[in-house]
Amino acid sequence: MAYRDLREFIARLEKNKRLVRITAPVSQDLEITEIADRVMKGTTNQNVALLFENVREQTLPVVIGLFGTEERMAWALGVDQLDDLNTKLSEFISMDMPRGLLEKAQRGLEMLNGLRHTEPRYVTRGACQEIVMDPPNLNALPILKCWQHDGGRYITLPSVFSRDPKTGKRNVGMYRLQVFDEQTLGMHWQRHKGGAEHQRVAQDVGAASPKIPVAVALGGDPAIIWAGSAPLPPDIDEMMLAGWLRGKSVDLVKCVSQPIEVPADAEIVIEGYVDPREQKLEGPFGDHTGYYSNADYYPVMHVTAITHRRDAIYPTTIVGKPPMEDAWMGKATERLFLPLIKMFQSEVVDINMPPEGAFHNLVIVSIKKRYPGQPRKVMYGLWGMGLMMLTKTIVVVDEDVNVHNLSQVAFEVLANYDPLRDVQIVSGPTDDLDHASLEKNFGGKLGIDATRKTERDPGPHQKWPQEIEMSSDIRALVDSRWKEYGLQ
Ligand SMILES: Cc1cc2nc3c(=O)[nH]c(=O)nc-3n(C[C@H](O)[C@H](O)[C@H](O)COP(=O)(O)O)c2cc1C
Ligand SMILES: [Mn+2]
Repeated sequence: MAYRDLREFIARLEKNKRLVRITAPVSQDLEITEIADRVMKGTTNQNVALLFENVREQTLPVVIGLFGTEERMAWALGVDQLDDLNTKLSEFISMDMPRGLLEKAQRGLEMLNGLRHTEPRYVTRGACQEIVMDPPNLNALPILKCWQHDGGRYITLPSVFSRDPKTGKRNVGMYRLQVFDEQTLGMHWQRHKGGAEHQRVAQDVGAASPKIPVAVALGGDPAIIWAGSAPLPPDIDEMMLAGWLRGKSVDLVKCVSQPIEVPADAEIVIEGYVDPREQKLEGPFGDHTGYYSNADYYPVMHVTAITHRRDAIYPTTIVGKPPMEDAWMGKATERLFLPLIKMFQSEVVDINMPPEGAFHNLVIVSIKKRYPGQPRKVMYGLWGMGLMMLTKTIVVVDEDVNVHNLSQVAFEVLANYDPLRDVQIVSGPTDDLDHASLEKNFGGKLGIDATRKTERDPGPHQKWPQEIEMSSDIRALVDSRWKEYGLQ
């Protein structure tokens, strides 16, 4: 399902009572954070998206919490529940090929149909350019100051568009931007990310001016917004993913001041360039780790134009101590990418990256164990897959363990592991935001093999006992007699 733009999604949320309009005047500095945080943490009766219509000293309204529940995240990507993404992608890559010829032909047609829509379509006019702000002024946007010790105001839900200076391939990433002044932003693309790679290429090419054009789109079909957060392999266009998810090409329009394209139906577009030779202290920022990320040097984006719709809505989010709405954005990624992980690690049954682990701190994976050393093989495999390289802890459990049930996982791990035999400590790249790692971007990683040990497992272990389980005939008997016992 394709939403034409953000407001079509907002209308759906509102119609289904998943969005509340707030007319009371509020401040963009901290007040919206406190309201949204309470709603996202579930401490209020309603977990809904919030549309603040009256932001003090601002003209544009603010929407927050678009992806704040599993349901809203699923609706945003055109499915009813996030697990449908898993099914959708496995069907698409046809891991279980159909048997019959007719079935195959039909699948082939469906796939082609699905692919046809993935290429973006270039259009000449876009609603996002109805107004060209003159002169461009970031302070005219209701950008939030999220937490009190933040270094400033931050754009938190952007789609940052850039192109590889050598190949011209597009990348879209969700990277926060700090407002330095009316026309400059801090560009927080971390070193492992697509935008940072474009910057490095620009420096390597050695052109007289290595500046790279960048555009920041805010809004558009929520599938477009989310796609920027998806950890796609380099050189795979996030706009293709968005097109595939929505079953319709993304319309892109040329920027007014930079040679780069943006979603035509976005709400707001900030155009500019990054000069790879320039860096500025960015941060601190109350981050999704639950801590302030330390101030550090990041590139600077110089704004050359701001365009927007006549009645633009400014979309944003807050991150902080989990759970926040980005937990659901991460869940969508986890569900969608599971079939890809399974393609390369066929023993993988399921994966959970719980919000408590802030994406990269904990991955729980269940596997079908068939040979000695397989849990270790899965750990190394995951540590070698794209951004999974940043994972600090990997816990491997048997196929029948429900990885989404943290209580069951804790039980299995604690019951089944011996620290001398089952713990693997390695080192490798760590997330920019990992304040605990030995040094920035490098540190230790822990793998725990919590599978039950059989005679095929290497290393010493005792005779593995049976887990307690009642026989099915007695369970059925008690089920059928339950009412007789007089228990609820
Ligand atoms: C709300 C939110 C904020 C994010 N902020 C940043 C950020 O400031 N810097 C960054 O490098 N990644 C950030 N990420 C993660 C990236 O969007 C993610 O790693 C994505 O895969 C990057 O795209 P790329 O692989 O094309 O570089 C954020 C994700 C979310 C959901
Ligand atoms: Mn990318």
